[in-house]
Amino acid sequence: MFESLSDRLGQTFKRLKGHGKLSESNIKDALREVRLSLLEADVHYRVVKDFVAAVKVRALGKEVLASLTPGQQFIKIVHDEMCKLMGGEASELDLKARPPVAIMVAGLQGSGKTTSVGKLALRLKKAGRRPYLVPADVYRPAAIDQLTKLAADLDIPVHPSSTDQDPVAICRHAMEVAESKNYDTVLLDTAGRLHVDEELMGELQQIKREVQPRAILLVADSMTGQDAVNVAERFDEDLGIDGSGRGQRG
Ligand SMILES: Nc1nc2c(ncn2[C@@H]2O[C@H](COP(=O)(O)OP(=O)(O)O)[C@@H](O)[C@H]2O)c(=O)[nH]1
Ligand SMILES: [Mg+2]
Repeated sequence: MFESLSDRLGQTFKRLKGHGKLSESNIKDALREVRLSLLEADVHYRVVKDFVAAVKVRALGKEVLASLTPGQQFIKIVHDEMCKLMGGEASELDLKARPPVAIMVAGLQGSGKTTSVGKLALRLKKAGRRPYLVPADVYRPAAIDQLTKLAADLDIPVHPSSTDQDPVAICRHAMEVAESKNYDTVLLDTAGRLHVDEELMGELQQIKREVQPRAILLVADSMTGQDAVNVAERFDEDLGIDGSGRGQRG
């Protein structure tokens, strides 16, 4: 979405070159591009309306930097407002608890859970923690292999799960192993479904009860648009998710 937006703004600003200042008339086309790009990315129309209004107010304000061209100024404003919309500040994971600390990663099938577990594990390792990766998706073919391979690439220990095991038992056992081997952070890579369903939620709730994770992170595919909001609401109702920051709904 951002890529297509900057491409389109790039085109618009070719036309904006030469104007010394941003004005109501010369940002009209650019605002239109922003509006269309966001709507095409399936952002809610009310969010789009507020966003475009905020960009417009700032663009017409006095905050025009001498060092930038009008086009660059406009892109900077869109970027700043976008950051604000996305939540502004990042909240760190709070891992201050008796180890092993469990982090549960949940989300729909194909949303990027396993990939995110790998990224998070690497980050934690670089920060001096001792992560332990737990494949708990016994349904999707090769899901366990996928995390196992990722773990090998990252040189991070992985729990030896197999598809004939129960996901709740896998997680419980993994916590015991982590405790005995001094792994301080356990990343649970849970199963997803194509859609939210009760069976999945039941399983995730059971894992939550059993393991008492310090955080439950939801992974959503940014290309799913407004549906991601519905998915997040369902997961939050049924499971209670953390790490959502303080971003506005979009
Ligand atoms: N472009 C892009 N692709 C991603 C990202 N994260 C995951 N993927 C891809 O999306 C697909 C599903 O990811 P996976 O981690 O297996 O999802 P899971 O089913 O939720 O565990 C894979 O082909 C990943 O390579 C990302 O941040 N950007
Ligand atoms: Mg997976």
